[in-house]
Amino acid sequence: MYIDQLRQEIQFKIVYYGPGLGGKTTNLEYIYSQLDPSVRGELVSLKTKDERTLYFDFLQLKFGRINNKRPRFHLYTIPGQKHYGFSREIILRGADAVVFVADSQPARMKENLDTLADLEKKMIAQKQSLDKFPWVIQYNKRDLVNSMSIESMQASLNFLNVPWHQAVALNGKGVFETLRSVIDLIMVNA
Ligand SMILES: Nc1nc2c(ncn2[C@@H]2O[C@H](COP(=O)(O)OP(=O)(O)OP(=O)(O)O)[C@@H](O)[C@H]2O)c(=O)[nH]1
Ligand SMILES: [Mg+2]
Repeated sequence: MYIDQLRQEIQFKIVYYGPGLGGKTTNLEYIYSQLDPSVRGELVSLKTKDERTLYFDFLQLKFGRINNKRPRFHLYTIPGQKHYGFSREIILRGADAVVFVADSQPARMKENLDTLADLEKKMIAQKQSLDKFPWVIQYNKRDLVNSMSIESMQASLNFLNVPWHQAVALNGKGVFETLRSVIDLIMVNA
């Protein structure tokens, strides 16, 4: 959280974290496509030539009021590919909340678990811990016929019983529900 006294703004940082190709960028693209320019900035995406996130995506949302201040929500995605660990560390710095986007395909479960472990490790390096931090899980790609059952995904990933949502980010299903729930968590903790 950062308070800009001059502009009377409160800035919150929300980081979309998760395995490569899980759908983090797709979440931001959908949010961007649905909101009026008066409440959102431009979507800044730095991509490799095969459409993978290179450094991060960034989108600013501006709505609501807290006391006399205007909240600004800064949404970031991390690059999920393994070799971008240092970028992930930097982007996670100063986060107020995390959306963990899990991929529902059985073949991606190990990646989900590895990435959650990577997140916890980076949190600890920043003297934080997932059990005392606002975060939600999004089970994405629910449209795929071979997607895992929610029960088994919950059992594997949601050991801290955080809020969770099912989603098909590709067509927007669950995207705003996820965003709303992470903003609610931030507000409770602010
Ligand atoms: N079937 C299906 N495909 C999806 C869904 N969400 C995203 N995708 C696809 O999955 C691929 C990867 O999506 P991205 O949003 O680029 O994934 P990412 O998590 O940003 O990946 P990195 O930037 O490499 O970390 C793209 O081809 C998307 O169209 C979904 O809900 N269902
Ligand atoms: Mg991406």
